[in-house]
Amino acid sequence: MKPIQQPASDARIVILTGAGISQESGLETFRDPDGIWSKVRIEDVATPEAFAADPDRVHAFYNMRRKRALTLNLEPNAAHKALAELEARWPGEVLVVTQNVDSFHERAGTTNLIHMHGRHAEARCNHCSHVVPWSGDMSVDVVCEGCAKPGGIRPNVVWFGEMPLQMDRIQAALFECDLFISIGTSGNVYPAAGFVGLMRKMGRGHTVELNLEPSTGASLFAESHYGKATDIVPRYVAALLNDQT
Ligand code: BJW
Repeated sequence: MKPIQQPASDARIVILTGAGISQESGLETFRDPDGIWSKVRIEDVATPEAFAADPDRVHAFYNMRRKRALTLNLEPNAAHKALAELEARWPGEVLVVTQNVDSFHERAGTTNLIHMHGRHAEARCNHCSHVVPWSGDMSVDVVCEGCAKPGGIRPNVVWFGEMPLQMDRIQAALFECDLFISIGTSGNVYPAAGFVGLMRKMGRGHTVELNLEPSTGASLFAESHYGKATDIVPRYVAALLNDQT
């Protein structure tokens, strides 16, 4: 790995993660050649309109992915664990903002975490917004325990055209952060894809991309390291932490 630019020891760090960080744990990414969007159309499964038109189809897609994520004994990898170690040992605040709906970050030990695109392991009611943990299949027959109405239960994930979660908290953290690190995301989906541009516009804070290959917004980052997440993330974190000890 090239030398890294060392931030101040009390730097506030925001880390954005995407599907690439979970790829080596056994989950597909979205836009790689064999990714999820090469097999199904976004308009058929990942918009509120798709759910309104054909909820059974959308439920089948998410039931299949939830089952895969929750039952195949998939484990957090060295990159997830390195970020948890960074949070535990870094003197300043570390916030992980993940676009991923899997649970690898929390299972690896990260606690200061925002799931901006929701979580596979939760259901939400379209009628009353009640959110509950969910591990099995969902269907249109499920009755919401919050409002007692059927037909509204859906995966608690953010589809295209919907507002990502906790945006106020994310923006506040970006405004104050000294180091922004983007890991395993192609930079195609907004608002996450715009975070690095926001950092640049504010003219403060160092920006780093850690990815398999240059993302769509690669030229906006001040520093970049390319390779597999399980290789470059632990090495980058070790470089950050070694100067602390
Ligand atoms: C590795 C690796 C390894 C591989 N190691 N690396 C026109 C212009 C601008 C915006 C819009 C527009 N038209 C519409 C919009 C808005 C729209 C949008 O961005 N569309 C674009 C496609 C243009 N966005 C929205 O609708 C969002 N909402 C919104 O904008 O609300 C309004 C708003 C306004 C103002 C402020 C705030 C909000 C909602 C987006 C919802 C996205 N939902 C999904 C599905 C979630 C549920 C599910 O899982 O099914 O989220 S789509 C999918 O993409 C998923 C991901 O989180 C997201 C990002 O994908 P990600 O993580 O980047 O994965 P990939 O596959 O793209 O990339 C993987 C990367 O890893 C690659 O670079 C690989 O090289 C790398 N990699 N293996 C390291 N081993």
